Amino acid sequence: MKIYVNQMGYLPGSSKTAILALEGTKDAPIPEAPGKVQICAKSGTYMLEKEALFFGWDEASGDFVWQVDFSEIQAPGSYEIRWQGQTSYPFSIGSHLYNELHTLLSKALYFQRCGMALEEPYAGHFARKTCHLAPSVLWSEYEKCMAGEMEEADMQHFDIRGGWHDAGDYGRYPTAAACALAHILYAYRFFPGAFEGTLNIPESGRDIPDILSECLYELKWMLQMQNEEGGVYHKQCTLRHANFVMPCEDREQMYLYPVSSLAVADFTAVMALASRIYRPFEEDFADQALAAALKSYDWLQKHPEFLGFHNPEETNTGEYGDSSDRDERMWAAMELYRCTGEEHYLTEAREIFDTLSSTTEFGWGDVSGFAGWALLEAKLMEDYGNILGTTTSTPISAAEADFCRLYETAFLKEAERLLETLSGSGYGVALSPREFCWGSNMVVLNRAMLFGTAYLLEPKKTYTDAVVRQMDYILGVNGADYSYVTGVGAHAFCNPHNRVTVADDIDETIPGFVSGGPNGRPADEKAEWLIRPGTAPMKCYLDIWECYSLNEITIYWNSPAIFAAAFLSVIK
Ligand code: 9MR
Ligand code: ZN
Repeated sequence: MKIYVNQMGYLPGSSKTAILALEGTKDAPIPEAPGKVQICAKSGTYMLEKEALFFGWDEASGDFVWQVDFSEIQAPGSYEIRWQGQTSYPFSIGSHLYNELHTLLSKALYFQRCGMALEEPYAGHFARKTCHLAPSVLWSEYEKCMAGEMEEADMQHFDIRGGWHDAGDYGRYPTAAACALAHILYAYRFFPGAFEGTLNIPESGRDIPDILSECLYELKWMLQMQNEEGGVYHKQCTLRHANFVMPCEDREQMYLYPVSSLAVADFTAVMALASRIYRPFEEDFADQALAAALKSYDWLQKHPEFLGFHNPEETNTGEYGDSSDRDERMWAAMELYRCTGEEHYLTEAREIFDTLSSTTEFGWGDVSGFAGWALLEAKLMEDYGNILGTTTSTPISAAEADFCRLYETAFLKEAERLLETLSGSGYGVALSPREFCWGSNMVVLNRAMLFGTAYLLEPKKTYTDAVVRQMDYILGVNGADYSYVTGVGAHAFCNPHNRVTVADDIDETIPGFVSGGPNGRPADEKAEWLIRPGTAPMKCYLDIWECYSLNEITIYWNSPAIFAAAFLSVIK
């Protein structure tokens, strides 16, 4: 029998669940009930006995599962759960746990910074030299040179620097960046009170929240990815992923890969969003971002056809391909409507909405839900009096009111559907057994954001409980027995597929990174070799750095966790 707890801990007032589990097969006889467990303060002064309630057999983990609800314990402190001589990992109860968590998750983004040295006062012993300052060339010109249609000496050079490394690789991709930025900028939008603390970054102490300074580092890189026509390059990457060397040692030629309508639309949307968020703090930047968004929107108007992206054969850096740009275009139009109040943007977004089969997704491939956040922004904001720089404080049109109603219904319907998925899981995770994909933790966390959104629309306790359960899963209530955040919990993963961590010669892992998590269809050599066929999807996980399809880190796996943790630090 195994005991699983949220290794970070629980909020005093929130629901608290621990799991007892025993591996078995569906048809095996039901094992003997474990009976009672003791929830003990580590000081030994408090003890509560609770019955473990039988859930049944859980398909995703292949476990017989018993659930222990100990929500009645509210006193802050350190605890552990005991059962027949066995002890769980220790955990805390405290009201600041999620504040500390989202600070750590946000600080991790600083460690992804490219094009600047990370200095000791901010990076501690993870300080490192600058990287990727060399100019990039256009992939299209490189191809012409290869074909003998152009002289190498005539190639243009672009000094595009900065931004965050996307993941365990050193590539930079506007679509992935836009997704991460949307999660964080909306987290700030809806829960500004959560972001008052310091991140200890070079910009700390200025008259702007640190989280916005961190995001500005990424946005300023993104601005450079726009060309003169308003097109946006799909990625800035080397031909092949770097070896496992520190970023300063990766000196391969960087290329600007062709423009895609995906990158242009995502860029338009996120720049429009940024113009609203930064207006009170950085007016010049806000103007610049809005002008850039309008220019790229113009490009989209002139190029109504889908322009996707496929890696050229020689290239193995990230692809971030997609088969449709409808959701991206809807998001772009919606953000510009929110900035300008011009009705034609609303009409365009609504027309696309009516043709989409999914409208509530928050991922890099399907960005539809961000349009919903933009549309319902005022309603979703924590403090309705705090509508900074939007044009919606005036009465809204009938067309907008109608669209708002539709979108609210879509979000709430999806939340109800996911609540059913959650109750079908012994571990309380809103993921069906087939949904454990590459980056499954992102799906879990995106669903936590969906539950959070539903709560802001309709404050039902089941929605906050659902956010809590998703974070419990990420932080240790899972059949793989890991906390999926580095440095958080007694058994946190610590060997991410991250070039910096592997190459830095430091035993400690940079804290605050979220793992991609279990993948029922392992897609890297080491995982294919080590994971036995037939392993239950929730257990298809290894804390091994070579396993990039299980254990990489990315900016957009941290960002939804920042949103969910910010939510829980405000709505406890
Ligand atoms: O997160 C992406 C995942 O959903 C895809 O299945 C996978 C394969 O295409 O790619 C992932 O993205 C990777 C990106 O291409 C490059 N940087 C690292 C990303 C995380 O593994
Ligand atoms: Zn770099």
